[in-house]
Amino acid sequence: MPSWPLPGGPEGRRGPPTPLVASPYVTALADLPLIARGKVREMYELTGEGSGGAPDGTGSSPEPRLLMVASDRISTYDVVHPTPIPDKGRVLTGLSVFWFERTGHIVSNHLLSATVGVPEHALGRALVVRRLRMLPVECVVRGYISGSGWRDYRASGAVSGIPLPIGVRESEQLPEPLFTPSTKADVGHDEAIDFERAVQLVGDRQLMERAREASIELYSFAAAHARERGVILADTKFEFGLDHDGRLVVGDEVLTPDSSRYWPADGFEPGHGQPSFDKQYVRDWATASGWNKRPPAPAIPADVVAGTRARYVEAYERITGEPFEAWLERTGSAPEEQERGAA
Ligand code: PZK
Repeated sequence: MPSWPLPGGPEGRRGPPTPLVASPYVTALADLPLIARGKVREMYELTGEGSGGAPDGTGSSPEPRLLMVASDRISTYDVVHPTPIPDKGRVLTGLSVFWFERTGHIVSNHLLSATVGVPEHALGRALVVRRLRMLPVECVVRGYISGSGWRDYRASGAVSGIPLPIGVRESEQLPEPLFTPSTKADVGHDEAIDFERAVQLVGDRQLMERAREASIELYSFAAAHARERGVILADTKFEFGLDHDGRLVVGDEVLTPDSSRYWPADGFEPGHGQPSFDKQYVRDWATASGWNKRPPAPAIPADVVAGTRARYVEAYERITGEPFEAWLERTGSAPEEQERGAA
C-alpha cells in the first residue's frame, strides 16, 4: 500500500484559509478550509451536513469531499495576469464535466456533482469531488511533439527516456501517443521523468501501468473526438488518485485548455510552434507590448480580454457541440437563474 501524505493532512492543511485577495471571484469561499491553491484554481474541504454522510444510512464512515473552484485568472509564460477573462473558469469547469461524463468507461473519476453541494455564487465554476490519495506524479500524454517534449527531443533525441527517430519536426504528430510522466514540483517547473522513475515514486508498478494505460486511452478518445470538430489535442496532463477501496480514479480537471494544448486544425503545419487555441491573443499582445515575461504580468486591454473570452467559449462550443449557455443553464449560473436564486 503506498503511503504518500494525504493532501489536507498535517502537511497540506498548514496555514489559515487566507482570504483570496488576488481573486475577488472566490473570496466568499474563504470560510471553507483551503486545501490546495494553484495559479488559477483553489481546492477546498467540504465539511458538515450533506458533505459526506453515508447515503445508505449504515453509519459507515463518510466519504470526504472537496470543492474544486476554477477562477477566471489567466497565466501566460507561467505568470498570472491581474486582469481576469470573464467566464474562463466556467468554460474550463464545463469542459472537464463534458469529458468526465464521457470517459467513465475508460477509468472512473472524482466528479460527484456540479450542482448539489456547490455554493450558489460558485455555480458553474466549481465541482464537488471525491477526496483521493493523489499519486505523486503527473501523467502526461503527447500525441504531437511540442513544448518541453520538443526541447527534450532537441537536446537528447528522446522524451521521458523514449528515443525518437532522427528528423522529427516541431509540432509533428507522433507515430503513437507517448506517456511522458513528470514530477509535481511545489515551486518551479515539473521535471520530466521516465516510466521507471514514476514507478519508484509511486511505489507500485502495476498501479503505474494502469495509470499509463488509462492516460493513453483518455488522450486517444479525446483527441479523436476533438479532431472531428476541427481541434487538435496535442498533449494533455492527468492527475490520478486512489479511492477508499484502492481503485484508480482520475481527478483534477481533465482535457481542459489549461491542462492541455489545443490547436486549431485549420492552418496546422509542422516545422514550428502552433498558436494556442485559447491563449494566443494574450501571448501575441503580451509579446508585442515588450513585457519581459517576468512577474508582474501586465494588465490585459479590453479588446484582448474580449477576444480571449470568445476563444474560450468557442473551444467549449466546438468540443462539446452545444452552446456555452447550455452549461450555464444546467448549473443554474445563467444570469436569469442567478437572479432567480438571489430573489
Ligand atoms: C488534489 N490537487 C491539485 C492544486 C486545485 C487542484 N480529488 C482530490 N483529492 C485530493 N486531492 C486532490 C484532488 C483532486 N483533484 C488536487 N491538489 C490536491 C490542485 C491546486 C488547486 F484546484
